[in-house]
Amino acid sequence: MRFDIVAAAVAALAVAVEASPSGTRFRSAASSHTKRGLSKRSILHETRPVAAAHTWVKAAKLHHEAVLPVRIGLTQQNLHRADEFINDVSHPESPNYGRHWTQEQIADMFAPSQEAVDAVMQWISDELGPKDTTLSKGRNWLSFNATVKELESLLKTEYHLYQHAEHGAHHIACDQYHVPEYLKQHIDIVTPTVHFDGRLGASRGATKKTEALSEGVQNELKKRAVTERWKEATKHSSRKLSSSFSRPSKGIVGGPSDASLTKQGKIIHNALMSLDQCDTMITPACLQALYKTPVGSLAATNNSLGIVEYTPQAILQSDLDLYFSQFQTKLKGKSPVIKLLDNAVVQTTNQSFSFNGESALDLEFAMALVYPQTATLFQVGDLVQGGSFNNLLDSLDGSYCTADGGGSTNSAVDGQYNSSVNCGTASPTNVISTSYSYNEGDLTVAYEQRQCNEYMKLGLQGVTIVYSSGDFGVAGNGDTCIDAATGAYNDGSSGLFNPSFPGTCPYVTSVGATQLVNGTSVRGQEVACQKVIFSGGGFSNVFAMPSYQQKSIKSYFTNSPPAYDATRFNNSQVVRGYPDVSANGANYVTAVNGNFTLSFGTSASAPTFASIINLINEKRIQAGKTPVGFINPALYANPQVLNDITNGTNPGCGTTGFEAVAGWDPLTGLGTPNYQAMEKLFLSLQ
Ligand SMILES: *[C@@H]1O[C@H](CO)[C@@H](O)[C@H](O)[C@H]1NC(C)=O
Ligand SMILES: *[C@@H]1O[C@H](CO)[C@@H](O)[C@H](O)[C@H]1NC(C)=O
Ligand SMILES: *[C@@H]1O[C@H](CO)[C@@H](O)[C@H](O)[C@H]1NC(C)=O
Ligand SMILES: *[C@@H]1O[C@H](CO)[C@@H](O)[C@H](O)[C@H]1NC(C)=O
Ligand SMILES: *[C@@H]1O[C@H](CO)[C@@H](O)[C@H](O)[C@H]1NC(C)=O
Ligand SMILES: *[C@@H]1O[C@H](CO)[C@@H](O)[C@H](O)[C@H]1NC(C)=O
Ligand SMILES: *[C@@H]1O[C@H](CO)[C@@H](O)[C@H](O)[C@H]1NC(C)=O
Ligand SMILES: CC(=O)N[C@H]1CO[C@H](CO)[C@@H](O)[C@@H]1O
Repeated sequence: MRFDIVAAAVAALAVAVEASPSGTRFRSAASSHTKRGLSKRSILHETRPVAAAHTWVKAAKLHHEAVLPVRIGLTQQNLHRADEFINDVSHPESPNYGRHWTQEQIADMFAPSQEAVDAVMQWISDELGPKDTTLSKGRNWLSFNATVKELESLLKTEYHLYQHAEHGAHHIACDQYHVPEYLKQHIDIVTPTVHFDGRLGASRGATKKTEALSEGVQNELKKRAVTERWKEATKHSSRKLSSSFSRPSKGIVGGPSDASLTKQGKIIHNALMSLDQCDTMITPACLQALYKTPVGSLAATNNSLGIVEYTPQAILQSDLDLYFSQFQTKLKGKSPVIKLLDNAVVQTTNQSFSFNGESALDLEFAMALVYPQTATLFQVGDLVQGGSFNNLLDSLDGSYCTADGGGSTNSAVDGQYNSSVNCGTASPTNVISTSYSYNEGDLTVAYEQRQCNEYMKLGLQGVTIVYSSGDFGVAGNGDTCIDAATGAYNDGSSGLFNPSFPGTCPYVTSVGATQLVNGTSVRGQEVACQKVIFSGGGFSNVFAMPSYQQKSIKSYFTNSPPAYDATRFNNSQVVRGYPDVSANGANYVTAVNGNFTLSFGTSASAPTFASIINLINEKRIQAGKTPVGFINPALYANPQVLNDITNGTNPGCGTTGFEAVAGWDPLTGLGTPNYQAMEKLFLSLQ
């Protein structure tokens, strides 16, 4: 029955199709699929993730003449060799350590096969007639415009306008879609379909918790100020994903009613030059002392530190100036190098902690820590649509995006599709730090694997990708866990642990958070962060354990078996554990909206860790070596270059979470940086 009329039909329809202005021409290849007995029958390809299903509800059926910008992500070749390739340039014992690939080498190695390109183009022309189709430079994205009616028939689905249950934003999507059985092997994903991704930028600012700090203000007043900030943060949640919904943690140390607020206001100015207050106020000097980091002295050309922010999150120059007047006077008046991606703006219209807090925290510390080196701000996304990780990846990697730019899937709603989005126009910096994240459950497996492979490609090019591991312990953004029975997110009081993405992608370096024990000096012991936030960590439901983690995870389960079974997390010992490393994430003194406030979270620890890798790259470049690129294999093979954190937990989902133990653990990873040891290691490598 599977050998129906396919062979005859396909042979008869072998027509030539004119492709994009980029000159790609397509001529039908032999219908090899028919030889494998795969039918033209449509089979289910992707379904909307159950976890996110309650977040967006159907608002209206889309008009059948509405035009959608369609992108088909073609399956790439040689991805099964990704580990081998990345180890070749990143494993400390590899003779090719540091010999990174060019973009061309990467595009050549992973480009989809001609068979895949031909078969998918043939399908489109068979089903829809002649279409202007654009193939990206790396051949991995096929783009065309289609009406809703055409797409519904092609993908055997129904399109709707969905509305966010909480904040009312719109998104074009479907519940599931189909592709012919014989094409399944050639197609990763089709957009827009089941991926509710955009508007990332609007989703943040509130995932990092804050408390206000203002000198000379009465305790009560301070409490009120904090409460106001929280009201404001949640009021502005009207444009954020509910999965990122955040609120002051209930009764947790560092929350609005935390007694530690009482004395901070009084000492902030005196504390600036003192390392005695690092347990309550973290400054760049505290971090330099904690991690034995030298004061920066080098500034190699082309070694600016990349920091990613998603619009409308924005830095204010006045905050940078305020901060630098206290912490690095040589930087007063200075700005980061600014790269605007996808019509981004560094907006100043809306000013409050929920718009400026994240950027202030990331850039103030990063710029101070790497000075005289600069930081480069990759500001992603416009004011209307915001941006998603795809916008960043499109801009950084020409081989990733469509020749006409990977337009947002929301563009048709807003009626302003802008094809001049960036496409391979921004050079990646050697280190790129991002303090924004999704839950794995927000997106589909194929979508996450595809993005993760892009991080692998950046690693092959010598770029270190750093992500925050999340601020909710074993729970997901907004303190949500997964109901075992339904698969949906719950209120975080029970259920399955909820891992963070892209932290679980094995090709990024995921950074958890620590804190100094209350009452100890900067030379004191660090523990897993339990002030205001809990370090995100656990085990992936999507990604397999990378080879570099095998030893660490085995010894973790052998020597310190966690107290939970498979009803809480995937304890098979064959999946990726995160985070990889950690750094201090508590009490960062940050200038925001004209005041100093304290900021908490892996949002803080990620740029701090990235700054240290940037400083190490300075030394390698000075020694005539390449940047470190993907660092995980070298770190896991040399855990002694990190300070092992052995105290603390990361509660969530009604549990106390995992415990920090000797060796790697799923809340502080291998530990916090010991700069001197790390520098020595990386300078010893080729
Ligand atoms: C889709 O339509 C837009 C707007 O007319 C156009 O700019 C773009 O090039 C088209 N895309 C493709 C792949 O033809
Ligand atoms: C700068 O670094 C990037 C990323 O490593 C690299 O692609 C680019 O070629 C470098 N540019 C120069 C001028 O060295
Ligand atoms: C589209 O993007 C380009 C490049 O950023 C910009 O100059 C242009 O004004 C944008 N057009 C619209 C209609 O937004
Ligand atoms: C941002 O500012 C604009 C212009 O003043 C205003 O219309 C909008 O409501 C503000 N957004 C938020 C979330 O405050
Ligand atoms: C931290 O220690 C100080 C004294 O050093 C104390 O006053 C404060 O209450 C402590 N805070 C917490 C949260 O334990
Ligand atoms: C854990 O992950 C492995 C590997 O992906 C998978 O085979 C197994 O079914 C998962 N176990 C659970 C309980 O989800
Ligand atoms: C860390 O744990 C060890 C062993 O349980 C304990 O002796 C030590 O006091 C703890 N340190 C801190 C700072 O809690
Ligand atoms: C709470 C607090 O101290 N707010 C101050 C923040 O800074 C502005 C000026 O930049 C002051 O007017 C506020 O009083």
